[in-house]
Amino acid sequence: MRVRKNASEITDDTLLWYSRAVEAMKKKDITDPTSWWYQGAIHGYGLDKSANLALGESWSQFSIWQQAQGFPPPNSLVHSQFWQQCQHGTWYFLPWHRMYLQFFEAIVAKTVIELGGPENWTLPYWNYCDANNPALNDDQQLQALNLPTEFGTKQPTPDFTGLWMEERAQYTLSSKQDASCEAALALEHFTTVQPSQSFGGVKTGFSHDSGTFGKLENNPHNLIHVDIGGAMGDPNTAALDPIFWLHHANIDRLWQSWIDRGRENTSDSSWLDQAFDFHDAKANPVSVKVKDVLSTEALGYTYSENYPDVKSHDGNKVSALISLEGNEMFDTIAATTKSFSLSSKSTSAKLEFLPEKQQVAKVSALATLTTQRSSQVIIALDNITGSGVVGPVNVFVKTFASSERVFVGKIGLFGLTQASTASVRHAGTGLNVELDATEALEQLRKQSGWKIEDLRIEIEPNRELGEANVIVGRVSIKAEV
Ligand SMILES: [Cu+2]
Repeated sequence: MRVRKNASEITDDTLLWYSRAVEAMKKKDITDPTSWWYQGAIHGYGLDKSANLALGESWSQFSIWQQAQGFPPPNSLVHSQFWQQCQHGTWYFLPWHRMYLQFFEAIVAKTVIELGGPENWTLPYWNYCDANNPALNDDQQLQALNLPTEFGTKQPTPDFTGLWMEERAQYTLSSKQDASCEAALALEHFTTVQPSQSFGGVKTGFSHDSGTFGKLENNPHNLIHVDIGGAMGDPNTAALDPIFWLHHANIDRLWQSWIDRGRENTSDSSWLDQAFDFHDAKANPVSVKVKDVLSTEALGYTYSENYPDVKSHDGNKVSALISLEGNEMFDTIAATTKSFSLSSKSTSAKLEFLPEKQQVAKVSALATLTTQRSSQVIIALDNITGSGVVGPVNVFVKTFASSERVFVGKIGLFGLTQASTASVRHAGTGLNVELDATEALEQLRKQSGWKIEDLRIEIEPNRELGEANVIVGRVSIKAEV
């Protein structure tokens, strides 16, 4: 049994051999399924030439792919069933990435042996969740925000040049909030009608990207992608950064940790029987079904450590979430009526409220402190379109009269450009993200003179937008019926 270990606790040569294997795989032609380039293109491929020059970044999708051996690849490959297959915004997000990692790990392991390294090379994971681990002290928590040192900072770490990537916006996550793992793990259901209550994502057909993110996919998955930024910030280049694979190993570990808490995957046969195409380590095509990858042990690996089952993680959000059954109905009580652009500063969304008589939701419960469990409130941002790599975006609530804002959560617009362009794989209608706003509104309603109609939502990117642009189609507030 292979044991996938925490990259920052590894004492053997795993990362050294990973670095050497990356360099060897980069020398292979893009048409070779075991090359670094082909493996990256399975996730996504694109040749957009725009770069975030305003942020001092000089790279683009095009400049990154241009480095590939054998570039440009034949069109037949670009449009084959093997390339551009990544499953985001869907309940296939977790199983597809598990398969992807499994074959990648086998290819790297074979490469390591060919280079004269040890047998059984195993993919490590990047445990950024430790940034919120209450068992660690402040220094240790902050340390978890850094890329493992072998991946370099502004320059490569000697002996680990294969793990370095020039095309990164940051080497340290900008905030612990981008790596909060407990809120997703506390959810009870794999899939529900409400994306923010779904651990594994929403039910879709075979989809490259439906645009609607489940809880785990938004935070931490998307936020880690866009916070590191650069190649990692875009699905068309993300898997070319060696840290991508350690990030997804951690996501896969979180799935296993969730199962080990006694949770269950969906038993829907359309999920279980969905098949995906890959290549094995010998470059032979293989087709794998979701039901074939539900046990990591059957696949031959485990994790050195589960994500701890600590109820106090991420503060008290957990208690509110844990009481949810997963079948609550939500009613829209307020929404914006016009789309609006984000700026690098704060943008305030003007909401229009339904007359109270027409609201089915328990809005009245929101306005008092007498109810036992406050009704759940969701803030939904829909049809977010635009282009470029955008860093994490903060969402706050405040009242019209007060300048004091309350933090609701963050959204990661991973795949923004693709989701905004109509194509075979995308409707072009943009990304959709939901945040649980129950705790934030509870805090807000303690302010004197609180009236729900005075509510404002503020949206603020935590990095300059540069040449990226973001249009939010609609912001709405949904309360439990
Ligand atoms: Cu990813």
